[in-house]
Amino acid sequence: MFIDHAKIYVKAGDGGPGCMSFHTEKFVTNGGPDGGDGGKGGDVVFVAVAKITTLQSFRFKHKFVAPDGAKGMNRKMYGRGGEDLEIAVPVGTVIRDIDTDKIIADLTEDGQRVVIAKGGEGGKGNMHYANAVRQAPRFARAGMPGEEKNLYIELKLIADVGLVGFPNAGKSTLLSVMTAAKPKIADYPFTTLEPVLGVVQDFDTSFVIADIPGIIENAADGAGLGHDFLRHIERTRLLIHVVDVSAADGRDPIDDFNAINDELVKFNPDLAARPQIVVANKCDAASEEEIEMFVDEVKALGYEDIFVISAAGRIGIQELKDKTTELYKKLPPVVIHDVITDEKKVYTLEKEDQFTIKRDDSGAFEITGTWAKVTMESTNFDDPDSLSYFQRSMISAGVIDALREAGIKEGDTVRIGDLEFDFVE
Ligand SMILES: Nc1nc2c(ncn2[C@@H]2O[C@H](COP(=O)(O)OP(=O)(O)OP(=O)(O)O)[C@@H](O)[C@H]2O)c(=O)[nH]1
Ligand SMILES: [Mg+2]
Repeated sequence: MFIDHAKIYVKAGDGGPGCMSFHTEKFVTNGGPDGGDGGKGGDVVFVAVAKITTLQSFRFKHKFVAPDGAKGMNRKMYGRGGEDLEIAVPVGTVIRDIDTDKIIADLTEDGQRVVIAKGGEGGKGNMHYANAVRQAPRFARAGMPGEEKNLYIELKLIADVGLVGFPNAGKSTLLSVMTAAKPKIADYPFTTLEPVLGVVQDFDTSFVIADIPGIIENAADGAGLGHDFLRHIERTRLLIHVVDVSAADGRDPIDDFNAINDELVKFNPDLAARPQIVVANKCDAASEEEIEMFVDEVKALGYEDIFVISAAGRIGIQELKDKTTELYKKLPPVVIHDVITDEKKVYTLEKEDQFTIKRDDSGAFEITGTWAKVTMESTNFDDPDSLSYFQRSMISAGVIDALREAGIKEGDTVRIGDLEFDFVE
């Protein structure tokens, strides 16, 4: 199958909570706050590894969770950070966020690493919250949650050689005689509806040929089927341009040849500049003069590698195969950068002040989300300082404004986790 894919869930580690503690030592009374920070949660990192060729390893394992950061400790000691979780995938893996439907990474090179989910920052220990007025802060901050994502990962086999040409030129027939692939072949245009790959094995060398649907005039602007599929051959090292020299439907082979090249330029000039082997196919159905004229004209255009073949009659196939292998071995792989549609490779941490307000059946306003979780875990409700921090955070995070917008009135109930209180203007 052309595409290998899997759906997985990844979660980065949560940040460890900050520590609330006071310095203790013999003969020292009322030591200052010395609670250290929590460690950062581990990131989820994807790494492209050339040795791996399939997404097989994701068949049974769908959940990947990086370790959390450890909690901060007394004596100003930081919690240990969670280790990053590395997930190895083949080169050619494209990662899409299912919830936003955006491609977030396209791994094209061996060793390429992309952070897909960021670990949460550790919470601050109480040593940070001492000031002239508040000498004994009895609270510390909770760690931030790690990012979590539902991903669709897909392996796009990277074809080394692309077959291009008009519909019905004989591309699929050629693929079927150069490789073990069995594409559909028929005497009408647009037989091939989606790309078919075949592997050429020529002694010690093997490479992948992609047969794509036929291209027609204005394909680069969306005519026919070919346009969508030109993308699949963007990374090929060379193209085999198949032309029907028999001019069966009253067409001129050289016009066909030029028309396809024009479409390639329009689609992507880089692709048009790729080395081309020109194949004059269906020589069994063409006259000597027709063939000679075509070959001469193509030569005059500056092309050197021209093969007169009959794909269906298996004439001239081995020579074509040898030339393709020779060129393939000589040409460097094509690397495409900048295919990531999202602005950034790495998602930034979700805002600490994210929350949702919902009104339940009893009329109470319920607040959920990251803000609610982190704030609840960070607040010591027995401590006046911590409580006033909580109140300030309600204002600075925009919770109070949002409640007013949601229509809250004096005396209405507000619920955050286990906490319930009446709203006072
Ligand atoms: N006479 C003759 N017919 C051929 C030759 N090669 C292919 N054909 C015929 O040409 C027709 C089209 O062949 P395909 O291989 O399906 O052509 P294609 O380029 O893949 O066409 P699309 O998939 O529609 O773009 C079929 O009927 C083939 O049998 C050849 O060398 N000689
Ligand atoms: Mg075909």
